[in-house]
Amino acid sequence: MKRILIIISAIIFSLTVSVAFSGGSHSHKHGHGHDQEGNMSLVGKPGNLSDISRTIVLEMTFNKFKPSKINVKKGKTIKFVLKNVSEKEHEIMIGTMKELEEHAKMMRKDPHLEHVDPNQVTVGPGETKELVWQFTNMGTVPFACPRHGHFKSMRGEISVTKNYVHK
Ligand SMILES: [Cu+2]
Repeated sequence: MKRILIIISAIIFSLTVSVAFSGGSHSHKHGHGHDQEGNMSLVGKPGNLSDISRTIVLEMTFNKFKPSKINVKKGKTIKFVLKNVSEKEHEIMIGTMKELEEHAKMMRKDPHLEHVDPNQVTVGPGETKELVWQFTNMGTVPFACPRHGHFKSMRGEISVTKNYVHK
């Protein structure tokens, strides 16, 4: 009887630990990508062509974005020139880590998913495309290629700061 009690309490303990762990990791994410007002995304919004203040060339190699760390000043509208120098089709998606993970999950189920949202662009082998984005909030804005087999390595971060820090 004593032995059974020990086993049961061990099971309860491990359940408590896993619940506490998932709760903890959840609070690290940026929720659903919107701030308290509920209308402006934490990661920014599609930019207007007339507001572009800087152009950043991003190369898409066979499994990486180059560069993968970018610094921009808050409020600025950036034109990303996406050069796919590889032999594979790639995609760039800007979003919270949660949004990127959800999209990557959807792409695992349906690799031929159509991309219509303004925060994502598909770039074929050898192609060059553009994405214009305005960074409205300070913080770290993740981007990634959500394709299956690409998502884990093909990632980057844009740090949005009060002043531009040259790196
Ligand atoms: Cu890719």
